Amino acid sequence: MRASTIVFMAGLFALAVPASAANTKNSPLPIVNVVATGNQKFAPDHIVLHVGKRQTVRFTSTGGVHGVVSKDLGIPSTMIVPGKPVAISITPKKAGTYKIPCSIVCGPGHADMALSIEVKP
Ligand SMILES: [Cu+2]
Repeated sequence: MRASTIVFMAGLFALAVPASAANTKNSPLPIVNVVATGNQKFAPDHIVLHVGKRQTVRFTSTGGVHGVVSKDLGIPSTMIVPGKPVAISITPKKAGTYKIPCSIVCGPGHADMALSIEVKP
């Protein structure tokens, strides 16, 4: 393998696991990616987690500033800003479906912008 290939691959790895995701090192589960879009949607708008399993969810904005917060799921108040992906570690305690509305007024579709997190037993 050429050195340039190795450097390229290291670059890809750095993109996939940003320094801000320092607390994801021991997570056995693959990172779940959620994109907050410029037209006020989360994509996907529904994700599935499991009780007692630590999961890293990585939020990226492709337009506008958005936010998430959930006391029930232990998600701290978090801003989602273009160019600054943010990784949040979540260990759900209770099964159920949690609706996480966008916490920052972001545009005409803000009131309907929500991420549904389904926690399975
Ligand atoms: Cu919003």
